[in-house]
Amino acid sequence: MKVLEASFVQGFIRMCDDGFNQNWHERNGGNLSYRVREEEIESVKEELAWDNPWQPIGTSVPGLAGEYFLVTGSGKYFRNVILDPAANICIVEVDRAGENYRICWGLVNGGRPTSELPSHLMNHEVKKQASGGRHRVIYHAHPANIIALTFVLPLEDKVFTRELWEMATECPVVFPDGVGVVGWMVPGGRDIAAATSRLMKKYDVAIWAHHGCFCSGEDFDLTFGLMHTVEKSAEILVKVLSIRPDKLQTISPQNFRDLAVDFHVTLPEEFLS
Ligand code: 2HA
Ligand code: ZN
Repeated sequence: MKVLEASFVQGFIRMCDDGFNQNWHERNGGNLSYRVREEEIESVKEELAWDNPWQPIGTSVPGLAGEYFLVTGSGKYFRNVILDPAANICIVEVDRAGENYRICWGLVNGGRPTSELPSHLMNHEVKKQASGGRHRVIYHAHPANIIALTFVLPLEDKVFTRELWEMATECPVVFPDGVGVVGWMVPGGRDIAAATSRLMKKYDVAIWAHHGCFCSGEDFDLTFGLMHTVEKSAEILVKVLSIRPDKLQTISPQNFRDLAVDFHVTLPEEFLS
């Protein structure tokens, strides 16, 4: 099968376009990666090449040795992915040591995988282990309301988790573990990747102050839906804070406990006290 005919590639392209249409990907903002299943790689083998040079990842991900990833290209625009996927995305293979990658397909006009490859791969490594292999998608976007909140809320996991949960009843069901927050850091390197992947051991959502958000999930629907839910909640909070600085009423800790029972989720008490 051709790479572009494969359903995992079509799902990836659709998600890039959906994200652009949400206004989360100005210029070359944001990046997406998918840990490809063995049988999916097998199905597109006719179009893969294994003669490109190995390049350093910039960090070490031994837990991903030999895995293949479909990723957006560095400097490429999400809005162009649907028009010319082969020029804007690529499939990379990770070597046996988890230290290097090589491009096996795509970026036909040249280029490299996303500048946030260290963060994507370190998050994949953590989530692969934490989810027993179920999580396959890591998504980074620049949603305006989430970013706006990082200027006015304390950069604490508990504050962001409670505020976002309170803005929509379904939020604690969609992200029951809460959200983590990383203070401002230089993007693209190993340090921000390490800080983010530490949070990803505990959460499926990591917010980068004054920058954007990372989400992890099992498939494209769940991961896009997670980003969408968090950003919608942030939008409601921005509206609430804009109307008046204090809430007249909200969802109480006991309301959350009652919800957790009926919806069969566990909400950590550390966020309810
Ligand atoms: O430009 O979003 O964080 C891609 C990015 C870097
Ligand atoms: Zn970014």
